[in-house]
Amino acid sequence: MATHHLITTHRVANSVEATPTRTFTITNTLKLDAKAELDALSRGLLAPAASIPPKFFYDAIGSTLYNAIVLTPEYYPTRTEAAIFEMFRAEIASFIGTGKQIIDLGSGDSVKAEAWFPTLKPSSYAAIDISETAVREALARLAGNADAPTLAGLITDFSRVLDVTSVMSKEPSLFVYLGSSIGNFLPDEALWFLKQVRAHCSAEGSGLLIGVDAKKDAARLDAAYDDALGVTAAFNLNTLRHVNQLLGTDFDVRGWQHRGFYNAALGRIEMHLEACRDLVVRVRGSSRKFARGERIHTENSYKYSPEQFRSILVEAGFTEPRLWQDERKDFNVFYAKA
Ligand code: AVJ
Repeated sequence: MATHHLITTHRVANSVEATPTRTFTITNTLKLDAKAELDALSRGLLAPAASIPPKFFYDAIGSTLYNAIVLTPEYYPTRTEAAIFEMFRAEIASFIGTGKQIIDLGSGDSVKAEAWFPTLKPSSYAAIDISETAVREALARLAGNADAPTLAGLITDFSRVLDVTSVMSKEPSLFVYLGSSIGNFLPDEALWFLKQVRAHCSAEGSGLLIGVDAKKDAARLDAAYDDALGVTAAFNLNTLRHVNQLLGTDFDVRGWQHRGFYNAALGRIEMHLEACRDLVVRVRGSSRKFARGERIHTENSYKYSPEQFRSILVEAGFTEPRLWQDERKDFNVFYAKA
């Protein structure tokens, strides 16, 4: 069982006596194994249309598999976003300004945010993610750099309520939400989430830098979420292992297969786990039958046109949204002022 409300301070040993010691604190308020979370998870599994929320992808194996997904040739979003940043970094930075606190929502390995440090010269950096191992490793790496900003970590689930005030200072904030993670929300939820981000922007000069995947032809989207190596399949199937661990279910991972495809009518990727044969799974006291071909919905990943997303930003209370895209217009990067 995980330890909750755990606050740990790490002191990274000095290799050279003259180097200042970088310390950081990681606060963990994640309660994925709390009663309410497990109740919701089992209700999702027992529902006629079964589902598991995407946050259950990200245990230690899942976060590592996600880092492998972004290396596959088919999965274009991460490298396209990085290319947009490389191409327009100075121009984007001129709209953001220097010396802000960076609040990195879904920070993962923090590699994307770190690339901004030399240009934006943040006063502090807060890594916020559901995966404690990811944040621990990321901050340990960043702490090795003597020029690193003040560092903090927060392990939390912001999929329903965003509260990151505990890692914020009074400085103007740059919220970053990269890699099109916003796509996991339904459009209405995305609007609500962005309103919550906006409400956190109390200091004058705050803003949001966000990466949003664009609509494009179905074949490329299908391939990006069903890669030839099967990394995305492993990432999706790993959820069953993770749920077995959390809930004590007895999913046989070999009885399931990955489905990932673009639903053009809804403008979203859907990921599902599909039963390879008739199956029975023990879910706490009850048993849940799955007929061959029946699916568990594990993820939506919405794709937005620039116009669609611009109006969501404005409706959430942000102003002057600026857009940058790659040449093929595969991916959108917005900066908007609070
Ligand atoms: C982390 C939500 C941005 O939706 O593209 C990657 C997750 N799922 N491959 C995405 C994911 C399958 C990813 N996000």
